[in-house]
Amino acid sequence: MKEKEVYTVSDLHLFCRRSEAHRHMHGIHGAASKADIFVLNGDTFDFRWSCQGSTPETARKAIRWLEKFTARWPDCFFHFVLGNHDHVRVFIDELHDFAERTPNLAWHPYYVKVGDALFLHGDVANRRMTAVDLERYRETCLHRESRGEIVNTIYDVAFRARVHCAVTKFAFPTSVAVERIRHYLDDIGEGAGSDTAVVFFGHTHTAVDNYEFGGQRFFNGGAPMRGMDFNILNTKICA
Ligand SMILES: [Mn+2]
Repeated sequence: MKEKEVYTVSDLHLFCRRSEAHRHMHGIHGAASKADIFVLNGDTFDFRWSCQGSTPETARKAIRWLEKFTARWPDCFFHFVLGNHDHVRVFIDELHDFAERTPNLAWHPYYVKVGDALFLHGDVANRRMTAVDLERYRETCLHRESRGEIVNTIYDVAFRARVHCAVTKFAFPTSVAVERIRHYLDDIGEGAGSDTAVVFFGHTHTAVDNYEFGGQRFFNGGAPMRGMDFNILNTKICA
């Protein structure tokens, strides 16, 4: 068995103007250049807060971004895991077609397992959820239109005041997030007694480094936004 180099990022929130992902593109490409496998772990694109026009326009731009990214690194295999902000019908339809014609990309609505590592977006931490609960929750995201300019501007102001940081930390202490994720993992057979040793998640925008819970280790790279930590995470797997 050959050891494979795996890199992952979460919550780039591309097309949301509060995202600072552009500042990390050099590092992201650098990681992809070394990676055998690269996991985009949800909310890669932000349809809710898109500044790229309508939802179909944002979807087209997202596919174009993925096209360039995957074409630039043909020796790397990309896994695209959906998050709550990119679980949008028109995008999923285009993503499905794009994956069909792209040999080095696969997409996953909820999670992907690579060796003993499992990658999921982490919105199962909003409350205790089973697989069925997550499906139901994501259905509410499917036809969500992007927010208008006025709401976006109001949110920009709140964001500058760092309200988001307080809200994020209040809503998701790591112990609670991890316990809820584990509840979901148990439900899908990837928790207690499974061979999943390492779990990568995002969504909470809070960096988590090697938090041990019930025999599994949890990691979160954070998010590329002001006042938050952002890390490109790396693991090695035998596959
Ligand atoms: Mn999210």
